[in-house]
Amino acid sequence: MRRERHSGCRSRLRSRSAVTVSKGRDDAARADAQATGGKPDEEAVVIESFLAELAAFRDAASGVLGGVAEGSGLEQARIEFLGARSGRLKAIQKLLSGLAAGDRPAGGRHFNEAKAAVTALFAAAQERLAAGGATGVDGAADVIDVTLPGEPVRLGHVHPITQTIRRVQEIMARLGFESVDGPEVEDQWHNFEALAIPAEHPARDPLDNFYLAVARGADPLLLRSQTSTVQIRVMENRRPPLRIVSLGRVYRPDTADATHYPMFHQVEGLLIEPGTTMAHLKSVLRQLASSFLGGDVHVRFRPSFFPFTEPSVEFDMEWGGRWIEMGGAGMVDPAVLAAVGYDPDEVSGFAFGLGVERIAARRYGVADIRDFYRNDVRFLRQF
Ligand code: FA5
Repeated sequence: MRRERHSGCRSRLRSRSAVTVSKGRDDAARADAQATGGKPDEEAVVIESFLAELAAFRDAASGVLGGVAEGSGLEQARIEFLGARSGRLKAIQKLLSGLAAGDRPAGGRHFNEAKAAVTALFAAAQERLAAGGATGVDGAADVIDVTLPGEPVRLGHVHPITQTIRRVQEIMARLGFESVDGPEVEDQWHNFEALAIPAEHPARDPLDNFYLAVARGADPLLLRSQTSTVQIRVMENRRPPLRIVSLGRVYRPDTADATHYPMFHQVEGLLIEPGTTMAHLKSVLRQLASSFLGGDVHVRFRPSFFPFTEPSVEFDMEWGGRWIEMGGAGMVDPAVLAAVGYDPDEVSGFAFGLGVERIAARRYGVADIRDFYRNDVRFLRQF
């Protein structure tokens, strides 16, 4: 706009060719300045040169003040740009009086704007250094932008197998069963003999168990292959009545597939009370299944065999039109009661052992129990 307004002025047209010169050396411009009221001893300045000078001043100040990283640099910049005696702003101010009288009000306004802008840049740099931050070209990485959204904190959660264990413990507690633990490294007595599994039984085969290289005296030790060991340990130390439940890891050299894993969990239940029958066992297992899986779950009991229960059953649940074996159960065999020092004529009871991974898979609709142990957080996050 300004350029257009003055485009008819001959002297300015001539001066425009020297726009980078801050003081016009153009006689015509000087004459113009004198004619319009400038001091005769001062050199005439054309408005375009003046504005270009201001713009260069602002650019240079912004570059330096934006990148200044320490107090001494800031002071140097202050002297260079805003210094009262020989700063660049002061020099530009002196040019003001060389402008044609008609250009002076506009020149003054632009001067004041530039001064305010550079003073603000200086104050910002001062504040930044006082806060201990570096910024600009070199220090950008150190700057904390408090307006940015925070990094979300990833929260872990309880593994679905642990959730299942806790839920089963809760349900069984409501039925009066106390949770107990037993060791994972076992001896022959607790894992086999007290459970009426004799030395020649195939369940003791080294190929079916994880025997340890160490032994306790002559007694080979193994990673327990079932939680029924805990029945024995509890009965050895307590007198009836008993209602206990034990959930923990067991180990078998089974090939991993959709329903098997070499390390898995079992939930063992044991009830020893006068007058206990199979009806009590079935009722407890039904209640556990419907509390854990919902009232509409279908279960069935099939005759089976375990050395330590008589009679014995397999406990299955219906899933997707098929029956899946969840565990074994039965009335505690009199031989087992005798092995722990109980009188089989006085006490009776039932026991059961279910696969935790299988009931968890049934509950969560997981088709392959290996997924529980792949440690893929995208899978685990769903539960
Ligand atoms: C037993 O282990 C008996 N101790 C159960 C028992 C306890 C019977 C008390 C009577 C009285 P079984 O070997 O069938 O039984 O295993 C029980 C359950 O563990 C199986 O039904 C299955 O659900 C689960 N299971 C067995 N092997 C595996 C495996 N490799 N991976 C995952 N789950 C398994």
